Amino acid sequence: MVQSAKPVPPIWCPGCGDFSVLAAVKKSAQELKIPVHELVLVGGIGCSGSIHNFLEINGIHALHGRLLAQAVGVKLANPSLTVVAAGGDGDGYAIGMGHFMHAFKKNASILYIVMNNETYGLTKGQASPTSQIGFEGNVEPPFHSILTALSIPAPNFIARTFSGDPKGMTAILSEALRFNREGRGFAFVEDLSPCVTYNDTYKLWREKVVDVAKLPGYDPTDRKKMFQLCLEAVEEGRIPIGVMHRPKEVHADGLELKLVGSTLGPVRSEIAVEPNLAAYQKLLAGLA
Ligand SMILES: Cc1ncc(C[n+]2csc(CCOP(=O)(O)OP(=O)(O)O)c2C)c(N)n1
Ligand code: SF4
Ligand SMILES: [Mg+2]
Repeated sequence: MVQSAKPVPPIWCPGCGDFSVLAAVKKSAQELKIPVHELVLVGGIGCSGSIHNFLEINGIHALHGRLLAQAVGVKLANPSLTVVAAGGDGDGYAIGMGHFMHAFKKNASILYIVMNNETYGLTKGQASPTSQIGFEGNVEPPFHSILTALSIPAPNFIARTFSGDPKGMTAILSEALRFNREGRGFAFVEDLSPCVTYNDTYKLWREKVVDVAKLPGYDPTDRKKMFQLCLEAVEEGRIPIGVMHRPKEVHADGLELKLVGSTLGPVRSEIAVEPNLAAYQKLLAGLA
């Protein structure tokens, strides 16, 4: 039997929104019958990123803001794995912003969950890129990941969930994982995950969230329409949740299929001494 790491009890504050993500990831993996040894979770640095310690799963605690590079690397090394990257808004939208933008364009079939609490929870509640004006002296308007994601014309799955609606989150995570497992590319899901200790937004967000599927003209295959609907909602002070982009065409063209194709990937390749020895000796001779 293949072993996976044994989980430890969560160290999060009671009521933290990240508990809903933990439960939804477990449920979605069970629903899709993903064997634990085939599921890998790469966690970012922050309260959110410690999620992999609380799952019976194989995982990596990545460098701050570098979890996507490591998750894409895992997928390319062994494309048969289901790979989830999970971290916070500080991790993904501040130090990790460059990797965030490129992940849509690269389009590897991995799921990226950002637990957005509009603060740096682990380091005790400083302002993050998604913080509102006035929070901890912040004077900058908040960054909107969904609008940015929708502005990149790549065939990704894009959605937002709310920790106050764990059932809705499980349905969306299951769809995202199915999308990945069909080799269709990158899935991005931002979860609104309140930090009850430094920025308790549960009540406010319950009032402000709006299900995009209920807005007139909702069509997640129409990127322009969805950008307009989400921008209008933001301008009205609402927070859109739901599936924002689901490509119309069903194409299995994830990065791993383009680069590794139908081979097993480097991790599962047979490594024999011959003929690699001759190639290695030739390489060494070239350096002399
Ligand atoms: C290179 C580097 N810079 C800064 C830090 C300090 N640091 C640890 S977690 C964190 C931000 C956490 O915020 P977020 O990603 O939103 O996660 P949360 O704790 O809110 O879930 C920072 C700045 C670090 N660990 N490494
Ligand atoms: S500090 Fe905030 S984000 Fe971190 S565990 Fe506590 S409630 Fe959750
Ligand atoms: Mg955060």
